[in-house]
Amino acid sequence: MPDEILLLVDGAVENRLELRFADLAALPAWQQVPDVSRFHPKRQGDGVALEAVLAQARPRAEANYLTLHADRDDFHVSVPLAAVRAEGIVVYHRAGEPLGIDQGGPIRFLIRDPAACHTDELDDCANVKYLSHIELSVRRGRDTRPQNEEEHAKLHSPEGG
Ligand SMILES: Nc1nc2c(c(=O)[nH]1)N[C@H]1C(S)=C(S)[C@@H](COP(=O)(O)O)O[C@H]1N2
Ligand SMILES: [Mo]
Repeated sequence: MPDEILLLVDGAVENRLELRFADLAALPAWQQVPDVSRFHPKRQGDGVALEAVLAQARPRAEANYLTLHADRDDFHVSVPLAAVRAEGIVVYHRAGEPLGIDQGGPIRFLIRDPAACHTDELDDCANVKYLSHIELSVRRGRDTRPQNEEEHAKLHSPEGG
């Protein structure tokens, strides 16, 4: 399904977006982020800066939080918009091919420089796989990140996180 909507951007925005592969690929070169293995040696793919997507959606002045939803496995992360906006990368292809599910695709979110799991708002757990929806809001949205080592271990085995 080449024309499938991959990413919905809504909530406290002036311009609700329904993004397809071609919309992301059409963003100019300076907003593309090639080869994320430069920041994350174990992760692969190419993306666009979150800021490029936000520039099209235009968050309203009252938007304080950005929530990343993965409908596929019901995983959600909500972080302060001011903290995430310059740090986020929306990974959507690898050498021109859509990102596979095994790589967290079709869209994977990455923080450029994440903190260790559950040590900060922008932690490794916020690197949401199967990202399907970005929601802007005044207050913090849904966040299902593991809160401690025990929850974390549970999520990562046998086939989680
Ligand atoms: N959709 C989704 N994204 C997710 C998770 C998850 O369970 N579901 N786990 C998170 C957690 S807790 C971590 S630490 C990282 C792990 O990413 P990695 O498998 O690339 O190392 O993915 C994050 N993204
Ligand atoms: Mo994590």
